[in-house]
Amino acid sequence: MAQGLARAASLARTVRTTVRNLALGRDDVPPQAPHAPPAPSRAVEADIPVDIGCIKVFRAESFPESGPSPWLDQPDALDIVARRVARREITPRQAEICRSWVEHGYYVLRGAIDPDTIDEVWAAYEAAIAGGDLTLAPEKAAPDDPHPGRYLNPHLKVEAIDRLLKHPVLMNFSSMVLGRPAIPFQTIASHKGSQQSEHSDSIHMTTYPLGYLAACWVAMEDIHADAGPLVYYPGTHRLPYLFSHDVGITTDEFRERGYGAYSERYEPAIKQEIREHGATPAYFTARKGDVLFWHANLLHGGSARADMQRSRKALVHHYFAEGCICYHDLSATTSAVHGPVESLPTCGASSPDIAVRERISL
Ligand SMILES: O=C(O)CCC(=O)C(=O)O
Ligand SMILES: [Fe+2]
Repeated sequence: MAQGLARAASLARTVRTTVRNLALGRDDVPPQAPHAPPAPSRAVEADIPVDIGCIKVFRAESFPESGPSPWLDQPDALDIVARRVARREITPRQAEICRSWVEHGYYVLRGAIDPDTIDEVWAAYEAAIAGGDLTLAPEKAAPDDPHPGRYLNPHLKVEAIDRLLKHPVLMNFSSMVLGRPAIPFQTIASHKGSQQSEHSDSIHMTTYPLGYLAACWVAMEDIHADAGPLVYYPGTHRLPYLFSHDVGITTDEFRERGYGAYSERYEPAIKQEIREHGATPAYFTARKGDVLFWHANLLHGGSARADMQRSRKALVHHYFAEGCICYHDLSATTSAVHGPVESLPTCGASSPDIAVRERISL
């Protein structure tokens, strides 16, 4: 009994500290003590703790609506920014970036990565392709398209790309806007414009609680307006999140039809949202080394390539925040950040302090 109370008091302290640190957006939260619960019970930081081992179907509708939201998504975010700058916890420049993030859901950091680093990373990528370590599909967008297709997660094969993914400027920026340490997760390399339809990354990389994903797009060369630059819609991060369930894509349908169902129902729904809200597109016509960061729910895609001959070399990086449950809503699978499925705790085993809510076990 006494032990139970002590454990409850200790949990309450942890939750209070975590919530305070989250609200402050601190990135100097001390690492977990060795006797802390194992990694799988990470969602203990959510306002409504969820036992990861009890979730049967990793889809947005399986989770309760719960905060805390990332600090810059909170209703009083601008006040928090003002307080933090007054206390000198963030610089006036960081405060300006944060205010812009609150309002627009993106930020362009010009010249974030020096051109020599960019050239070195791209050369390493090309060398890996030439050496046969990576094979790119042609993915021709037209008969006269000379450029190869995209490559998912090249950082797993090319060390220089892995170093760029972990570049302090990118990691610190992402940690600052997320309000907790960023965990590098996914990379995509491209020689050309993707012409990918508009979407929110949150359907591809979802977190519980919501919003703990940040992405950045690194221009690996100067990007011309005719090359099909990244298109994004400032302010759309504040629209409601849209998941598979909301557009009627069941797990079974995704298993059977894959992205066919996604293009038939999710993509038109996003286009309609953009129209209905009169969202205005912006295009990332960048200089080599410029970086565009965006919010978990900012709508974006690849614009049309006016000139097929023009390349559009880029590396896109996605970061999750530490302490969240991360999953792929379309296929209802946990993210690789949690390790293999077999390593997830069984229901009730991840932490005896976490109540299992009826409505989350489908
Ligand atoms: O590079 C593009 O055109 C789109 C990339 C994208 O949407 C992403 O990586 O999240
Ligand atoms: Fe995306």
